[in-house]
Amino acid sequence: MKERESFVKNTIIITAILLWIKTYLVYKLSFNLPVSNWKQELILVINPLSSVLFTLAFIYFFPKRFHNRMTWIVALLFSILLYSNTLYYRFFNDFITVPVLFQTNNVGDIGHSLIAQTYWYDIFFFLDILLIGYLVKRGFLKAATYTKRDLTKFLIVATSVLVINLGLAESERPQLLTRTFDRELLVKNLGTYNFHLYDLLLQSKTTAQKALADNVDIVEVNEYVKENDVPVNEELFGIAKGKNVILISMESTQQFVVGEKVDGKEITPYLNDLIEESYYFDNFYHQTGQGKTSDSEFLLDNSLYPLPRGAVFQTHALNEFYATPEILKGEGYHNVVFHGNNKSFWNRDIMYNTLGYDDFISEAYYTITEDNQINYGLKDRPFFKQSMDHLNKMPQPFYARFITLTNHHPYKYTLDDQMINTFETGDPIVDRYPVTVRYTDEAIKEFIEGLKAEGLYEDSIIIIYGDHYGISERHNDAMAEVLGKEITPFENVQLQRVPLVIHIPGQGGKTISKVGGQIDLKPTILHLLGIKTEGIHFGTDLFSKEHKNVVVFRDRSVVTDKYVYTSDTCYDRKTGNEIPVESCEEARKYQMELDLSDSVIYGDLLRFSPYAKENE
Ligand code: GP9
Ligand code: MN
Repeated sequence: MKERESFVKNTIIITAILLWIKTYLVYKLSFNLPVSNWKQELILVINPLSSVLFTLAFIYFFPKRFHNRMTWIVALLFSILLYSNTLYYRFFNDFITVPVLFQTNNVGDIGHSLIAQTYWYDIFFFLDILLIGYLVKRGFLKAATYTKRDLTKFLIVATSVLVINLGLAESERPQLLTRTFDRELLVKNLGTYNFHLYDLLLQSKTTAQKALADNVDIVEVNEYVKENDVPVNEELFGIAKGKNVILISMESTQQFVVGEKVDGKEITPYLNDLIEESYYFDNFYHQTGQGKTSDSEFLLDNSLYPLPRGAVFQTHALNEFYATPEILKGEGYHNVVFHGNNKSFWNRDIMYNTLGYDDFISEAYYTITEDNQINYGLKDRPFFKQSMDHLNKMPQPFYARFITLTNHHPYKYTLDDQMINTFETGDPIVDRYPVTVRYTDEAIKEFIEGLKAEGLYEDSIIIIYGDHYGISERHNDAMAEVLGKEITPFENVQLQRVPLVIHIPGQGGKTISKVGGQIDLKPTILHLLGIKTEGIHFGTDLFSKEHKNVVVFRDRSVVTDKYVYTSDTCYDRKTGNEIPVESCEEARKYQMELDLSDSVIYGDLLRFSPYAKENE
């Protein structure tokens, strides 16, 4: 009886139990971690326990008078970690990694989006902390008489739980730890705390990788690229030689809005018209990861994949690259980016320098007032309007990218900017989405009319693309209502399509349904300008008659003209029906591109490439 009493009054044990239960509840309520059998459920139940116990065991090594306070601090830190992950997950549908934590430049802006994700009931995340504090203060909980024997017991329980956890995980998911790209699987099987520990280990590994890389490592990548290259399209090669290149990145714009209507009104009336006189790609996918917009920029300029963790703009901005602006500089082009947000968001100011941009027209160059900004920064209409003054002063030919911003989660707008009705699903994010897309469409219309008025239009090719998805899987129910069909994993892959319009004056009026992705834009653009793509690039020219027709996503899903491979399942791309997984075997071979590309970035291998060096 006496022993039992001390057990329930022991701060450490009560804290461990509360933290354990809380973590499991957060798994269930905050994250989307589907389980398909009792073993997976059991893994989920036990996986927080070992990390909680190991951490609390450390307290033994401190003087007894600190035990209560330290236990409380440990509980608080675990709770902050859980809550930060919840906020991040609500916004990004993903878990925090070390590189993401160092993206401090972005925190101010992301703050808006994160605040939109807080709810009054979040107080429950810290309820146990308050409770423990109260019980200790009132003397209901006492510091344990923590003997060496207790410590041994603690460690034995913690180790056994960990071993059982890993054993179950291994039987459910062989080679779990080599699948580092799949954070959901890692969290499901290792638990959120062990996941962070593992992520720390990965971080040290990638840091070491660069130090150990040498010039032999690039050979394999070069060979792969050579073998997979395709001939240019002779009719279009050089068709835009010497012309200005204008790229417009449409924030969070998915392809499903193109041609779609709300209450009889088109969501993208201008784009729909422009498509009639352009090349339009309707099977074009984004390939971004945690670096969102910056990943799309990276893909575009380098034809390399972004990283499985963190944003390459942030983590490898000082690497050697061989980007489009760098190449175009050699052809007399002036390279510039326009964006109405602060210059250090996504570490752009540093990375643009590395990539060979001459100018970055960012927040400081624009007149931003209370009225002309919303959400992350300057609204798209004043953004384009003010950009024109700067563009007019640029030496020609230029390679200029315009990054729009208004259509960003949580899709805020003021009523005077509303040109179309909302969707009516009851999910505010999905409902507002068409309104801000419509606004950006109007901004682009005014900009292109401006280009005509300024006499720049005829001398330019215009490429408009969506940077990444805007509506995450959290909103699948509402999306099902909008699209009138269930969002299966297959449909979810199809939702990763973003618009791509390539406008060459006097050309086009064609919809091209080849499968392509952002990685293909570098060779596509260079070839239109009459420059053959050299060096390492994983994409192929979208206009080539032998274009590869394959897209590899950062989560290792693969789409080809025939198949869609995602979540360990193979689908027929035409029908969306599930087919034997072996059918996707050929398609899955392309996943190796991710690993080759990662080795280039982690090892900074382009420092050994003659092409990259040449342009320094
Ligand atoms: C920020 C803008 C939005 O400058 O590019 O970034 P995102 O959150 O879409 O990556
Ligand atoms: Mn974006």
